[in-house]
Amino acid sequence: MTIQTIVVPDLGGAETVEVIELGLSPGDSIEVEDSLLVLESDKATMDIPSPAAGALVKYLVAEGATVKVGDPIAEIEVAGEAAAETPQVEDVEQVAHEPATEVVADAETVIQPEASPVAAAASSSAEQLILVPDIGSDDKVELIEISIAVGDEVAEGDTLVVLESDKATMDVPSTHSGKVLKILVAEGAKLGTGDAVALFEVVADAAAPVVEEAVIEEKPVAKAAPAETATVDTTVDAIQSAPGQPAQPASVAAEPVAATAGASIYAGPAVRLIARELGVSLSEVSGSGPRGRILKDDVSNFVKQVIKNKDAPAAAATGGSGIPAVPAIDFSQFGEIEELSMSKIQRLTAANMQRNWLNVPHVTQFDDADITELEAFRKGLKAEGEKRGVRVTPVAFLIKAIGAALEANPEFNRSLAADGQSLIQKHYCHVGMAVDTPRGLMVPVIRDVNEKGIWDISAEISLLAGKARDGKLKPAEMQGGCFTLSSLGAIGGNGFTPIVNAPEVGILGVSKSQIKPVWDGAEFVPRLLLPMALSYDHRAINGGDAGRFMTHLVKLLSDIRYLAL
Ligand code: CAO
Repeated sequence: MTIQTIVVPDLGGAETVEVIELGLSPGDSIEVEDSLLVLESDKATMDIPSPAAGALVKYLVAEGATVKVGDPIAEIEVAGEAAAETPQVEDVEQVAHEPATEVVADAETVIQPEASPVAAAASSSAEQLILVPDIGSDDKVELIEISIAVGDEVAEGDTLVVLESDKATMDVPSTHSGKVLKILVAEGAKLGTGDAVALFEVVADAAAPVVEEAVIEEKPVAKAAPAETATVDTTVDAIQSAPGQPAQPASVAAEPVAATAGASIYAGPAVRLIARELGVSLSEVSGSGPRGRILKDDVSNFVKQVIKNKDAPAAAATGGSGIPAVPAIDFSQFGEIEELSMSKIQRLTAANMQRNWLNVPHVTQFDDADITELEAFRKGLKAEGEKRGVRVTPVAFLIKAIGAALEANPEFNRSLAADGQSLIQKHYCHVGMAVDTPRGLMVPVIRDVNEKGIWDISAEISLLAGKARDGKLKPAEMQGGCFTLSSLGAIGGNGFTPIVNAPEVGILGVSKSQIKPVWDGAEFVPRLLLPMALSYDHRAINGGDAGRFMTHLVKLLSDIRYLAL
């Protein structure tokens, strides 16, 4: 075992760079070319690859540190005999993240291929120049990413480089399978149709200029321009296999993609590679790194969320794809802005809300409960509550009443089966309670509410709401809910339409109680009314069920003696 110190390689022009991502922990094993850390200059982001397989001993810098060429940045324990050399600039993949005319010192210069034999078909292996296909324009476009390295075995169709015009980024696929002998371009270079990209060693037969089908993938890119949705339509007519040889017609048509203004994708090459391998469009991934940079974790969290959504029973029952995307807008064109990253809870809530909103056919029914007597009784409990150390709010009565209403109206204590063909009747009664926390919305669950009295339920409300606000809820404390209560009573408002927390089929939204005049048959009398909104999944519940549930709930809250029956 050898300890090798990794230093900042030649940065191709930049004098100092910032350390923006330390992705590994001491002891993590690494393979050759795995990204050790990410550096960023004002023009480019660079993954620093490991020169050898082994394990990270430690980083010698902290995130946010400024380093220059030759500065030690990490120590690795190299497996095997020889420690490989420190990576040089050509080993460092860079991606420009701002429009730049120069990316590295010699970025404008396309390195021309040496006079090398092209497609020497007679030998068992031959050298083959790989060229940029017809990109549908005479203009040169910027090379923003090199996706291959010398020595790589590349299959036909694998991405070689990524080009970026002012309208789209294009993955340029390899027209041949083979081993990369030489890369003939540098990131930041301007390339046009027919320019050489790389020199491959191919098996002799494969050296023939055969291009059957290739796909150029287009992605929306930043464009400081009108906040409108435009359509990118770049058609690649042909891919040439070598200079001077006839172009082979190829059915290469870029899928028209909505290009949205201002949607710059800020991610390093390693992340882009993972995204491509997983089929993830980075435009859909929110970056949690510095300045919104997309990290590997963001891509894997995105994939996990997609899988989770796909597996969710309600989603499986109905689908919900094909929804047109909301256009991304460059708001900075209208005034000063700031990008705030969302917490994990906020992101999960957003995904769940969207899933539930799209999958569940919602109906919301409204009613007021007269809680004049309930409130008088509750206030009378204050002294005893202080002795017991328990604060009783209307929410405890609501949860107790929901439990009784669920028992009397079992349709609300069901879930649709995953295949949407049957209903699961629950014989337990656990009620979720939405809690507003600084990190986002959390829904702890109070179990077996029908077996608990107001004191116990009140104590649990305080305990679980406190844990939610302190970020101490355990996953099990948020699972198993049959129905959810969302109370904005302490905040205000006179009504809202809550979103069903699928696969539950009902949710009660409660607003602030107010004294209002109520006609008692002879005169108007002041009564304390609690506005309630019951949203339900119309696949599992019909209007009659909902009317009976709501009426029952109103009766229980208006005369809590019924709760004792
Ligand atoms: N009308 C009038 N006053 C009400 C009320 C209502 N419907 N509900 C509660 N109150 C009063 C309480 O009685 C208490 O006052 P007193 O101390 O004088 O009795 C006061 O409001 C504060 O209540 P609280 O918020 O501390 O406690 P709670 O039991 O009412 O609510 C909880 C607990 C966790 C539900 C609440 O704190 C909360 O987080 N609500 C937000 C839920 C939410 O965000 N829903 C939206 C989800 S979708 O985005």
